[in-house]
Amino acid sequence: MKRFPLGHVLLASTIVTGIAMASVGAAPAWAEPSQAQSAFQLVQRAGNTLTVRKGAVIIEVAALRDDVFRIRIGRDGTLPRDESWAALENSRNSKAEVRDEDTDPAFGLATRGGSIQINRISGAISVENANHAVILSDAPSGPFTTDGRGFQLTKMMSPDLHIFGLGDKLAPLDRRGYVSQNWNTDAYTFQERQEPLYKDIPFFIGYEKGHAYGVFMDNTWRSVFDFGVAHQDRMTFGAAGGAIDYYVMTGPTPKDVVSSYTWLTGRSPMPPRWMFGFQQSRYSYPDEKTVRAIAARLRKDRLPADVIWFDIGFQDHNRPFTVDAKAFPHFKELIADLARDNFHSVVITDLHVAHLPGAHYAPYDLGAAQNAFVHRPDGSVYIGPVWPGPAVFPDFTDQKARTYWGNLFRERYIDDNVAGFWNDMNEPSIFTALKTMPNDNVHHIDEPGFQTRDATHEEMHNVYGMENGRATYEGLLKLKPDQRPFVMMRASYAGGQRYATTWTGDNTSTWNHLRLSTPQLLSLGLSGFAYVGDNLGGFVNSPPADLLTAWLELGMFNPIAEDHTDLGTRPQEPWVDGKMHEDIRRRYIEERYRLLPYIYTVGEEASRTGIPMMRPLFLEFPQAGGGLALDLQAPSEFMWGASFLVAPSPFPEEANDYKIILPPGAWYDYWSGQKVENATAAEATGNSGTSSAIVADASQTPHMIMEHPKFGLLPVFVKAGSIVPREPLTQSTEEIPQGPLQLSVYANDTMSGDLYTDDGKTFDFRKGQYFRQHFDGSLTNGTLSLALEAPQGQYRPWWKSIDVTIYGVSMSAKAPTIEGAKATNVHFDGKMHAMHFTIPYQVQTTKLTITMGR
Ligand code: NBV
Repeated sequence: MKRFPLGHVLLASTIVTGIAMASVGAAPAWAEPSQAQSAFQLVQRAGNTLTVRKGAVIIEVAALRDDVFRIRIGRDGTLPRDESWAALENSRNSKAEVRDEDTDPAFGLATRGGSIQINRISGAISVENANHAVILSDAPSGPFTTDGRGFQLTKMMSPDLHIFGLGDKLAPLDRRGYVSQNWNTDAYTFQERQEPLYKDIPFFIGYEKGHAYGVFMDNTWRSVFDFGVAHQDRMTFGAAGGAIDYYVMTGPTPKDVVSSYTWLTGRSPMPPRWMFGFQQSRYSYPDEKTVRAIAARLRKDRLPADVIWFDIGFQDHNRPFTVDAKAFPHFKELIADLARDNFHSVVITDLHVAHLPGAHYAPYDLGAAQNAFVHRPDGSVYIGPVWPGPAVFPDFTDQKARTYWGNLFRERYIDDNVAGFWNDMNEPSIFTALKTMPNDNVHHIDEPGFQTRDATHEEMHNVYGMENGRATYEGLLKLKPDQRPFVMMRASYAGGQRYATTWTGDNTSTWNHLRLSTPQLLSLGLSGFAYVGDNLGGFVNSPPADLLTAWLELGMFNPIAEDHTDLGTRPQEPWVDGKMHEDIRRRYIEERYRLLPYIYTVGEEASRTGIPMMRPLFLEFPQAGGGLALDLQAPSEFMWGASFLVAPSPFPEEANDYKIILPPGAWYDYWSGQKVENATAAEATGNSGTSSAIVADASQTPHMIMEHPKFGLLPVFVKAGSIVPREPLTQSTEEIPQGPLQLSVYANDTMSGDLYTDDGKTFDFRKGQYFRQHFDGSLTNGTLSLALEAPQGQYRPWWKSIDVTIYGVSMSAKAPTIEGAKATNVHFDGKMHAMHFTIPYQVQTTKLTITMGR
């Protein structure tokens, strides 16, 4: 294929690019920027930006914060417009203090958190972090290549670099050696490494030798990311059209990167507390009687639960916003009765509106009256077949269509009191050969911050589903401004976490899907989605009893725990495999409910900081094991908040022993309360950065134990030094727990923990109606000091007293003295190596000194 210099294409870009491309054939010829002698010239330095130009190529770099740079490259003499569906306007407008850092070969701009250089001849861009380590650099060819329409960026990739993110891929966590395609796709029965899947989140984290950086390519077109496949030492990523507009986050820690990325694209709003309860679903419970029976059985069997889902079968002929009056004749009463029994109802509201002109179907009539549907290029409304038959599609990039859509929720949300809504099929999935709309469909962009214009579906495809979720979220907020909406959506673009939670779509009931659910959820968390889940038990096909049990065990340590299955599969509720299995499943569901104060605290942290609830080990222990070694060696493990380590077998269907890696520090077995004593220093394999022993620094040495899998036991560990809040068991998050709050203290030299709570439903926490308490402690010579700091916020919680349990106390300890509060009920549990006592709850700081007798 003949290559031609970029300047050549660009000079003629607006007039003859298409023709030039047509004349060289269909395959793109990625042209490289001219290596001619001409140099980039400074256009300006203004505020936090630096702009340079050569011919028609114009590059602007802007420092938004010390650790976030934005790079925009224009190919036709003008810069791409400052518009984005993902990056928040406030963040894009934010300005860091910068200083010039020009050198002979390059223009430079530096902040306190890093610097960026543009080579004067090639325009190649490189970025350094605060420690002057080069974290990202263009291949020598320059800042991009193009086929005249699309573009590619090529960056160098060192042998130690590992890559994370990109959303919902069903693959190992590390994307090195992976080609990923982003084109939102209904991927029913998707299998390992299948691409593309439901979401397009063009954001990744590069991680090497303990430091991390992030790249977000803000482009909604079909995109491809190649991490070392075409060229081992390079990564290339680009899109089929649109602007070159990307951001680099300089870290240096992985948490810094996730935090900056979610600063840029937004964080998940606080969900209602009930979202963290157990959720039961299937496609579809056929009628009212069945739903009542499912709810009644959950209560009768004392399986704690909060949510019942209504899939498409509850609607009349699958028409969104209708109810099948034959199968659900008393829908409103049903929802009210469920609510009385502390169940919340979530109903499906797919975006394909039945094409029913003249049939008094309000969703169609109202949308048609407002011209709110997507069009064909000839101006007619696009009609495509989905569940209700011929359907039309709200044009969610147009604010008036979003308002129309949002108002449709009134009946279910206000009149029927349905608690939450589910936007499935929003890729959009359409039953044609293309599986979605034709590329030439026309969307109208009418949106603050955007130039008002029409755009092709090819450009809007990847962002369409997210705008569907947004229309739902914003509509619900308008209808009940005081209530935290709950929206679940399947497809999304970057930033969708601002509007909705998500799940991984139509997984399969196999052990492999169980195994891969962890990296898939971890990856979504790193990509901004803190509240995620997968269909527990698997959607397609029916899980054998052991698989369903193992999946429900693991799922109780996922942000969203929903049991859901396909049409025609066998029942999948927790009781279906007899008492032995049900008892195990109940134990795990119950444990989730006992841990709700901790889970809610971790959930609030995610909403506030963007740090996901489920975390790969490197996020919590970035320096351990020389970098990535932990996650490479233990691909099934993850952190649940900062305190819990969940360690299922990497081969869950096998009875073989397996290795559990414990990150640096001491650990407790959560189930037995015992400190792990038999761990040995772990050796590195496949380590990034160092080669032999994991690290020289002993404090960073991970340990390992051999685990012999036991049926019904999911290994869970707690980091020594954690202080974990728990509560007495309830059957629903609506119930007020009876008895004291519980604090589990895992003894260590130093200890700490947090507790956050609020009313769980409204936004009053923004006005001070919250409860936040920090716990601190230290242990010296058998004396344990514990401070329960004065709580912040005005919200008054339910507990009157606190049960303290201290794990890791020597069995020989007798007659302890407890000063600082009136302790009652003091006793030891020899089996658990634990000491208990109860103290009254008080609003001032409580300082306890516990001296173990000998
Ligand atoms: O609405 C039916 C299903 C739903 O149960 C599932 O969770 C979605 O991912 N939906 C897909 C459409 C049809 C799937 C075969």
